[in-house]
Amino acid sequence: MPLLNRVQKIVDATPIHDLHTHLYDPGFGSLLLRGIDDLLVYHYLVSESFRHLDLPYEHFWAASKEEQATRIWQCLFQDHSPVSEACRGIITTLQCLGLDARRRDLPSLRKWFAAQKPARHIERVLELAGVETLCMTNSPFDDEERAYWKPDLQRDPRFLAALRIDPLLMAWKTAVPQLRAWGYAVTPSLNARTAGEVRRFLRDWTHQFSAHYCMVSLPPSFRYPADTETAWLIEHAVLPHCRDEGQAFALMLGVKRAVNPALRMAGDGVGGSDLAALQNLCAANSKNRFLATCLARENQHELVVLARKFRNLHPFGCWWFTNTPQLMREVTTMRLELLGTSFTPQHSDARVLDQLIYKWRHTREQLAKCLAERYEALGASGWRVTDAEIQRDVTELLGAAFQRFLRAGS
Ligand code: HDL
Ligand code: ZN
Repeated sequence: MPLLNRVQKIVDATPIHDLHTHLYDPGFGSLLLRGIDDLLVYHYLVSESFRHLDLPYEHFWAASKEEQATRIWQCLFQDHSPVSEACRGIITTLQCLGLDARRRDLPSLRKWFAAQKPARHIERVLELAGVETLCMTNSPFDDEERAYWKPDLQRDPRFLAALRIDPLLMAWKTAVPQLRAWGYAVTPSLNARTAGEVRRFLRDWTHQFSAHYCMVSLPPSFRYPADTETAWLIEHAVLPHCRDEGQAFALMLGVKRAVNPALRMAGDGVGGSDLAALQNLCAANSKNRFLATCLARENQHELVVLARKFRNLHPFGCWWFTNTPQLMREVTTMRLELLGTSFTPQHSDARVLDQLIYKWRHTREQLAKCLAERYEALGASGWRVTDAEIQRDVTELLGAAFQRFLRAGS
């Protein structure tokens, strides 16, 4: 059997531990999005649609979810070929669910999804995607989600929690009254008492969530060290908290929030980060472990080189605007050639349950190509890999390296 087929077969059959999604445990009810309308109004497709639509943004937002989905379906799938990665993803997902999008109109797709029993559909999607566990994005600052965190919440053990702290680090002045209302005696001025109370807040929610790591997304302007609230809170609260809990700190670097606010969640952009901040964090905190992904293509090579310098840095994912086949091949090959298998090539970032199917099918396709190419080169140098070795490497890349990195400090 040709090498690529051997690799593809193993990649397709290896279960995945998805380290970052916006999905919710079924216990969170309607917070877990699924079905054709949620797939169509995914913010990636909203921004693409507005390249063709000349209606005022507000008219779109005033419409119902179904009306928005119908407009997007017409615009990106009927009036134009769905060649973008986010559009092709919906076609892949429908195909894997046994639905031929070309023969199905939107009402019949809606009917099909509406007829799926939620619990059975969740099992089916996880099985089709080959996802064994996934990490949610859990924020104490999200009023809707916080209401679900009651002692009697029934958790699905496959849906792991991750503590998301953007509002704490990026909007400190707004976070202060919220923390005080929750009983944490913080003050706007940053001092030892406030650091202690922020650490208590982080510890309380880490235990409430049983969070596996804590995470923040940061703008291109992020610097460390720096005379900023963000840098101070990271140094005096987040990093000591992570050391106390044996928890990794995940940084997602390079997002420019609300570049076009009229697009709402679809309005964020990208900018190059100064990775000296990450270098300084890793160098000054050898007892902390950092997961990191960069949104800008221009930052990818420096991130990989930094990972060669710091074993407490684990690069992950082709995040958001870099989650395209071409960039995934470029970045994954770069990482394999410079890091071997000590990184995690992808996370799904899924917001809608059914997206897991396409995000992982498309990833497995590219990962197999990149790996097979490396094994071909090895073979040409006289080193033929066995199937057992391929399986070991693929298991590493699809979650085992990430899980071991998380455990390293506990
Ligand atoms: O900050 C993040 O976690 C990003 O993934 C954003 O949620 C973004 O909107 C997204 O969904 N990207 O894939
Ligand atoms: Zn995300």
